[in-house]
Amino acid sequence: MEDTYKPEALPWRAEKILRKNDMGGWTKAAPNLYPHQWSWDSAFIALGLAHLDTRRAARELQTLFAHQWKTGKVPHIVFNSDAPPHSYFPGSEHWACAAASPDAPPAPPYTSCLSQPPVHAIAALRIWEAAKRRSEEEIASAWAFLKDIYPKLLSWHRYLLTYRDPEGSGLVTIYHPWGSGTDNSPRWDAALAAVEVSDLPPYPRYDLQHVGSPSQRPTDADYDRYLWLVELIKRAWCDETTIYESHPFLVKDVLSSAILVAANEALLKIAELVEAQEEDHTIIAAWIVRGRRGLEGCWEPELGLCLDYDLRADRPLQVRTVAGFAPLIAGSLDPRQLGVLLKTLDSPTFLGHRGLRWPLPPSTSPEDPGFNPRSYWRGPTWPVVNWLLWWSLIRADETERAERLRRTALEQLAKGGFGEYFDPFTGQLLGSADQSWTAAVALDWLSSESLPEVKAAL
Ligand code: 9WN
Repeated sequence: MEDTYKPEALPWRAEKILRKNDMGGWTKAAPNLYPHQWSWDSAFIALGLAHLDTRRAARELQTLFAHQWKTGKVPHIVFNSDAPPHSYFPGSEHWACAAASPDAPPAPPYTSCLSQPPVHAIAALRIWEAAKRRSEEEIASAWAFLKDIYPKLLSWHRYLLTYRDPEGSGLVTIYHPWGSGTDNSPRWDAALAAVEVSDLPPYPRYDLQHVGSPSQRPTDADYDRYLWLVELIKRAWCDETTIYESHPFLVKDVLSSAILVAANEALLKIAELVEAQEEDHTIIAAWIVRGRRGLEGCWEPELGLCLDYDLRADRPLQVRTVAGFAPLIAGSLDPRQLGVLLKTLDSPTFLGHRGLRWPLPPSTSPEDPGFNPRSYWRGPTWPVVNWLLWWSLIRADETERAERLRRTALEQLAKGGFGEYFDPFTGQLLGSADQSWTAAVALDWLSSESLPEVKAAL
């Protein structure tokens, strides 16, 4: 019976996972593989928690933002000082030197000095919307939360549009694949190939003990480059300007950039709710325009997708991945470009591929040379990505498609479990089981049974 679609069991199972991974004021990304607080995981977790307890959801984000850097950066990991030894590498010891940066927050707990895609303002607004469907008390406390988090979100977005975009392009630069959240995606292969690794001390691969097969995780060659880039960032004392000048991996990431546009739209709504000064509205509105313009420049008409840009090699990165749907996520597309993107989505390059177990978008197109159905971001489907596309389709008024995607995504979870990612051909759960953000997006989907309500909440 385990193989039967039992939607009625999903809310209970999802809630159980979030409770199990709950560490008090924050949530482990996964029970064993990820024993710390991750930045964009926390945002997705918060929007799922909002359906259980809006105050706890708000606290998830507040705990994360308590470790914001002076530059406005929200660190990609806040390390759990009580994580079991030998559970995650690189852990707090490896990043401890980041705390010596004059911009770092007080430590412990230690943080990494990378960042991840800025989903947080979107989550904050959804907490507010969930509170509005509850009691006067929850509304009052959600409003106080918005008031508290608003300047922190503003400073986070400002960091991304200054330190990470000195060119004023509207596009976010990453200096490590971990900063994209889509770590070993073939999006980064060409840029990583140019990174020469030298004198790297031996290091452990604790991650491999938590997954069914090493083939589900990045290779040792990938890890050598990841750790070498961390080493160079540490040698630069996490100083953004120095990194920008000398780092061998510097890429404009279209997915992060699109999420930032959507997050700025959420921030603009929050600015109205908390009655922020008029100047803020003008600044945020200009960021939105700048972001959309930047993405327009990355459009590749022949592929019907958007492409990342390698700043060091000065060329676009020609890979077909879900990140290519960035303009859909950024929103407000003209009907012609929307039509092209939907055509790409439906084509054999993505949902129309005949081998798929479910019509859900593989992280990398099966037609791309970098595709691998079982390796992490090189092909598997990721529930959080499904959520981003679903949410974007609703914003684009593509409600029927959105509803199809939502139902299929839930069916995948009902049959496959709350996995980190799934083999797109067999539907097998890969990576970690009981992944927190998967449970969270499921709760959000489940509470969205009626689309008009979802639309009203956007
Ligand atoms: C490195 C926690 C994180 C996600 C990322 C995902 C993976 C870490 C890792 O897990 O990255 O940050 O060790 O592989 O790629 O998106 O935030 O779930």
